Amino acid sequence: MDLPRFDADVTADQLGAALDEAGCCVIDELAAPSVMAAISTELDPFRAGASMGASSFEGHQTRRLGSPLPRSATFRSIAMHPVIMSAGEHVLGHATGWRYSAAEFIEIGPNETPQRIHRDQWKYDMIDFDVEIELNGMWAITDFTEANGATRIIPGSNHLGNREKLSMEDSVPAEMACGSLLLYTGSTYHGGGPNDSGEWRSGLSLQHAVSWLTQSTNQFLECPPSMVKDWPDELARFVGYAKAGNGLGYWGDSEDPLSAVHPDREFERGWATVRPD
Ligand SMILES: O=C(O)CCC(=O)C(=O)O
Ligand SMILES: [Fe+2]
Repeated sequence: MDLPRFDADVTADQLGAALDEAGCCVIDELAAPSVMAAISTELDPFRAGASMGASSFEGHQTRRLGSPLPRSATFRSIAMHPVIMSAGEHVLGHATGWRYSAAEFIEIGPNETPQRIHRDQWKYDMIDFDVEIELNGMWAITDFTEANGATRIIPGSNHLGNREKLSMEDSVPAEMACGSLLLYTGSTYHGGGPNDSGEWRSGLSLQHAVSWLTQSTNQFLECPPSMVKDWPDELARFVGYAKAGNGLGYWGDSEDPLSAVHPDREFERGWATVRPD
């Protein structure tokens, strides 16, 4: 199966059909290269503190830099991009809610070897869920080429379940120009590509999950109330300051989590989000 590709004017129906069928798609040149460059520049001060991968899965020649949401205002401005929200609604809309789970700046360096082909949802104890639980992605901060380590992906592998032994030979490189977005479900097999190019490949990897699952990174440590108070409510809700499922995520005396961010505002109390009566 080919990797589905769309232009920035992709419709919700096209996105949904591609994610159902192939589990993945590329939206070419969705954001301006200047937006990608701004994110990279805003993360510059933190690069020195980033480390190379500690395992072959993380990549010994791969630099990973976390917490882009608090560190990059430009990333905050596209974290709820309409294409991501539309794809997320389609893939995860079966749940009572879905939200941001993590993001990571992943720079694959020269001479990196291929990452093991995997499903991102394996982080959840490798349960072979009957429903999609994650919608993940990758913004191309630099051009992604087969030579520089473009993410390898197996279109259609979202239907294969856990038992398949798949390798890089089964995959295609998600080649894409700077500003493009690769989207894939947590059930779709993929992995970082080998880098034989002598240059760095930079991407901003995204994870979103149904709200009844633990987020990959602890958003209440990365984005504490003192920081989130200056953000729009919808972004605060998206990172996790919201009740979830039926009776998850409240605090104190049945309080809305956003009341910890804005103690001066009134919020409805109660932990039940699904009320059959
Ligand atoms: O860097 C990439 O292209 C993919 C990385 C990845 O899939 C992961 O670390 O889970
Ligand atoms: Fe992955």
